[in-house]
Amino acid sequence: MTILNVLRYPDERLRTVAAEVTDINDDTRKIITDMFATMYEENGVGLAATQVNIHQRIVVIDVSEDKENPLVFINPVITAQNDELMINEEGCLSVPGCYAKVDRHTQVTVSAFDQDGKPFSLDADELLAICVQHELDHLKGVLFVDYLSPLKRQRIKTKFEKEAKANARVY
Ligand code: GNR
Ligand code: NI
Repeated sequence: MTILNVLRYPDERLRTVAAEVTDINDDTRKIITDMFATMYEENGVGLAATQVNIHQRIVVIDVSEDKENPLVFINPVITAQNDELMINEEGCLSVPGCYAKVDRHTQVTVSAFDQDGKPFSLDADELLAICVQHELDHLKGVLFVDYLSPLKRQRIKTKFEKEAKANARVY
């Protein structure tokens, strides 16, 4: 098991559009194991492969209290969504310490493959629905800060650029 490095905003690699997984094999399962280890280590409820610089359509999610419901989504697609929106405070492991309100569909149906290549479909609501939408955005190179006003986004970007520069001086 390896804890992977999580890319931080405004790293341009977070803008990469992930490729379809064409073969679900041991390499895929190793990536998934490492993604779960990384997500739990960082106390996240979800992680997209894009965030660990692996540009394949792979997402892991666990919104349970006790890390008891790990969900794997390979080549996920939202096949249905409610028109109703909910506003929720979101965070992101790639934008640490930053939280902002984002509109999301209240209910989504997602189709995907699991780690054994088995197709499944899942109806999600509440935090799971939010997380599915947030993670699928990552696979398209989209971050939650993209939904904020340009002014707010610029403020966050400047803060993270300064931090990245300060860190670069240390090493
Ligand atoms: O850990 C996470 N929490 C969270 C809270 C509200 C909305 C979305 C999320 S996802 C985030 C982990 C992450 O960055 N996944 O990409
Ligand atoms: Ni995120």
